[in-house]
Amino acid sequence: MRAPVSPEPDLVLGGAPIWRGWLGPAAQDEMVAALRRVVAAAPLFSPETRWGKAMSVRMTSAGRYGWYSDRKGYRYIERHPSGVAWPAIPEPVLKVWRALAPGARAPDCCLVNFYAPGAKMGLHQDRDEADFLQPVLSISLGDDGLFRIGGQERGGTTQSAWLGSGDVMLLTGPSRLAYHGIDRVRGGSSSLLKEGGRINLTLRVVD
Ligand code: MD6
Ligand code: FE
Repeated sequence: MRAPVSPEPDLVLGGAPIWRGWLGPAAQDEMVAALRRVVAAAPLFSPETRWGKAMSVRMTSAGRYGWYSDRKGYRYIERHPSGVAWPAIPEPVLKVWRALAPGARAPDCCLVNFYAPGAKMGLHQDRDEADFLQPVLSISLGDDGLFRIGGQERGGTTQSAWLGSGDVMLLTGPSRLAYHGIDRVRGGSSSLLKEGGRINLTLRVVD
């Protein structure tokens, strides 16, 4: 049996360990195929911010909960806006969680973010979950995204790194509540997605 510790990361950025190319080409293809089934059941949509502006990133979710935002604010909901339950989190995605977050509870949300060229995500904290001792795991697929991470308060110094296809990162310990975002996506840097763009999955324990 594997001991409940994660393997050594390639890089630690702002306290967040990063494993470069954790998923090889075949595993990436397998994951994209599983995500196409998720998106077929629960189509991507553009959430609105609290200020009524559509986000440039399109989203959907898998698992018991899905992340949602509109003028009432950010929250987790148990159904896709169409009324269907969120599809199950695909097994290849759960396998990454078990390998890199072996001491954590099982995730109950996999947020799927799709960045078309030009999409970005402003600096934010992930703090809509009940237990900040549970990590958030991020999987990047497709085009490179310039990830930026700071501290637990807005306005401090930040560090950046490009996240490529197959890279996996964990927000854990002090980095769990760090501000982070995606400044830009390098269009055409990967041929994984035939339509181009970048997918980021974040696995969370919501309850
Ligand atoms: C992204 N990621 O990489 C945006 N959140 O597209 C996130 O917002 C994120 O990478 C929590 C933990 C890890 C992340
Ligand atoms: Fe986030």
